[in-house]
Amino acid sequence: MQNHKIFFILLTFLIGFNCKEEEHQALETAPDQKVENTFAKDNYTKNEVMISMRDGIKLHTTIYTPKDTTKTYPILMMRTPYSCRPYGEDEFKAKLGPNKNLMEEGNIMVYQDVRGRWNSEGVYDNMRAYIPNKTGTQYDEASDTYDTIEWLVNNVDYNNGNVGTYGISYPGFYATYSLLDSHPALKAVSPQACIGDFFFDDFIHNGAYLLSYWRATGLFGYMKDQPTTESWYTLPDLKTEDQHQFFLDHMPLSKLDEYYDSTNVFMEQLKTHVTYDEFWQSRGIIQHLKDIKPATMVVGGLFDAEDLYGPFNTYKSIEANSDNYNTVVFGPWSHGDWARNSERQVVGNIHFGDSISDYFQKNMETKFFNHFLKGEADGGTRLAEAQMFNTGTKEWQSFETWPPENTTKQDYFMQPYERLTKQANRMLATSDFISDPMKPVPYTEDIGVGFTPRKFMTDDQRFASRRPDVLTFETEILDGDITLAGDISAKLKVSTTGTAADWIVKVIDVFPADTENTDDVQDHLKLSNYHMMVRSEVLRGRFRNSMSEPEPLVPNEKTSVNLKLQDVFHTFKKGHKIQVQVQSTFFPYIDANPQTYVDNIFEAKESDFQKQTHKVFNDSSIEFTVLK
Ligand code: PG9
Repeated sequence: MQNHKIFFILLTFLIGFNCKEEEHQALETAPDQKVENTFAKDNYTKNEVMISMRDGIKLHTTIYTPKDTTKTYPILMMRTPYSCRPYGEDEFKAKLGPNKNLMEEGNIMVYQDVRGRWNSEGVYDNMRAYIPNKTGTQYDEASDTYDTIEWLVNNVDYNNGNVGTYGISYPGFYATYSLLDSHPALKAVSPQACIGDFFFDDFIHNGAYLLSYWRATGLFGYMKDQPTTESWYTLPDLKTEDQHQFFLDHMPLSKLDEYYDSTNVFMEQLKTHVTYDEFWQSRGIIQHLKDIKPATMVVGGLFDAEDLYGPFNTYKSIEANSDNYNTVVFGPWSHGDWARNSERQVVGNIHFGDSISDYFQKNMETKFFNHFLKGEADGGTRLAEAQMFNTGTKEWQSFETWPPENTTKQDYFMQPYERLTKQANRMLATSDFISDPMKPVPYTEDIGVGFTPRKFMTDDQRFASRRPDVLTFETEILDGDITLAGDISAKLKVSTTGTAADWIVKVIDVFPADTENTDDVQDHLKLSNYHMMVRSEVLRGRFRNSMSEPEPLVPNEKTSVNLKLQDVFHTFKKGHKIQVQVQSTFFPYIDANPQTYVDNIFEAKESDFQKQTHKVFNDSSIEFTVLK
C-alpha cells in the first residue's frame, strides 16, 4: 500500500432504497429507451467531438458537462466497443457515469468509441495487443487513452485536471488498459468485470469453447469500413429458444459455419488459434500490470458467468507488481449487477440481500472517485484493501489483503460411494462413468438462456447429481461452519478409454432439508436440500500440462489433471454439506469434446464423437483455501 494515507468513512448500515430498476447497459448497448428520468438532460450539456490520435485516426468522443459552471469537475471516462449511443447532441443517456450518485453530484462524463468501433475511425482489433515502449505514431489502447486524456484536459471547459476511467466487461478491459503508460492526469481507475485474457475469460475457458458465446463472436467479428452510428452487423437467428437442442443439432462445430462466414474476423481467429499461442498471449493484459501509478478499485461479481478470471487476476497482478492504492470489491453479483439498482439482490434462485448495489455505489465506488478526483477529505475508517461479500453468511467483510493472510489449504479426497473426506484412502479405488458427447450433461435445466449465460452460477445442481454421468462426492453434514476464502485447486487423477476429455469440477453448497423457501425460487424447485453451485470450471484435458502445447490422453493410463477454480468467499454453515461434482460435458455452456483427440476441434468429424468410460481415482482431491 502506497504511503498515501487514504481514509474513507464507510457507512456501516444499509439503507433500503426504493428505486426503479435501471437498465444496465446491455452487452450490445441498445439505444437507451426514453425514460421519464430527465436528470441528465436537465442538468448536463452534451457535445460530440472527433479527437485525433497520434497516427491521425479520429475517435468519436461524447462529452456531458454539468450546466452548473460555478465550479470545476473531474472527468470520468468510459471507452467502449458497444457505442456511445444515443448519438446526436440533443439525445441523452438515461444515466451518466458509473452510478447515479456521481451523476447527481456533478462530474464531466465522457464516452468514447474505441478505435475501429461505431463512429470512430480506424480498424478494430479484439483485445488489441499492448506495445511496450511505443515510438512515433505506433499506437495501442494505452496511447489512444493517453492522447484522448491529453486533449480532454486541455480542451474541455470546467475540468479540474483530474481524470478517472471505469468500465464493465469489455469497457473494463479498456479501463485496465488506461493504466499502462498512464497520463499524469489519470488518478483513479475502476476496472469492473474486466476481461483479462480471452483464453480464460468469456469465449474460452482453459481451452474449452463457450458455445453460449458463439453468437457474440458476431458482435466483434464484423469490421465496418467507415464511422457509423448504426449497427453494421446482424447476429444469427437461431429460430429456437432451445439452445441445448440447437447446438446438439449443430455438432460437430463445422455445422455452425452456415451462420458465420469468413468476414467474421473474430470467428476465423477463434478457429485458427486453437491453443494458447502468441496470438492470444499477446492480447492478455494481466502480464503488463506492473508499476501501476493511478489508484485502482477492481470490482467483480462472485457469480459472474462472463468475467471472473479477469478481475481476480487484474487485482492480484497489480497487487503483486505495484505499490499504488489498489483495492478489490467482489459482491454477490452476476455480470454487471452492481451497476443496477435492484432493491432485491437475487442471482438465480438465491436472494443475497437488499440494496447491495446501492450500498456499493454510495459507500465504495463514489467515495473512491471523489477522494482521488475531488480530493474529498474523509475522516473515519480507511477503506480496507478488500471488500468481499460472504455468499454463505450474506454479509460484507473487509480484509487487508485478498486472499486473506489467515487462511490455510485443506485437501478433501474424492472417495467411492460419493464421499468427500479429509483423509485419503490407502486402498486405491475409482469412481467410473460413461461420458457420451452426443448425450451431454446440461449446464442448466433452463431452456432459452439468452445472449450469454448469467443465472446458472447459483443454480440447483440436483438435476446433475442424479445423472449417472456426473460423479458426486459430499461430506457428512457439517458440525461447524467452514469458510472458503480464495482459490480452489482440483487435483484429479483420472483415466479414460478415449484420447481426449474435458473435466468439469463444481463446488456445491448443499442446504439442509428444512431450509425455508423464498419467493425468488423457480416453481419447480425448493430450497429444501438445494444444491447451490458456488463455483465451477472446466479444463480441456489436452491442455492439462500446457495451454500452448496440447497432448492427447493415453487410453486407460492414470493421468494427473489439475485445474484452478476462481476464488470464492463462502461459508458452508453448520448443518450444510460440501459437495463436489465431476463431469465431462457441460452443454452448451461449453462445446462437447468428441473424446477422440483432434488437433482442431472446429475440424472434428461426426465419427470423432465417441462414448468413453472415464475413471476418477480416489487419490483425486480438491484443495480449498480455508479461513482460519
Ligand atoms: N465480457 C463481455 C463480453 C465480451 C465479449 C463478447 C461477449 C460478452 C462483455 O463485454 O459484456
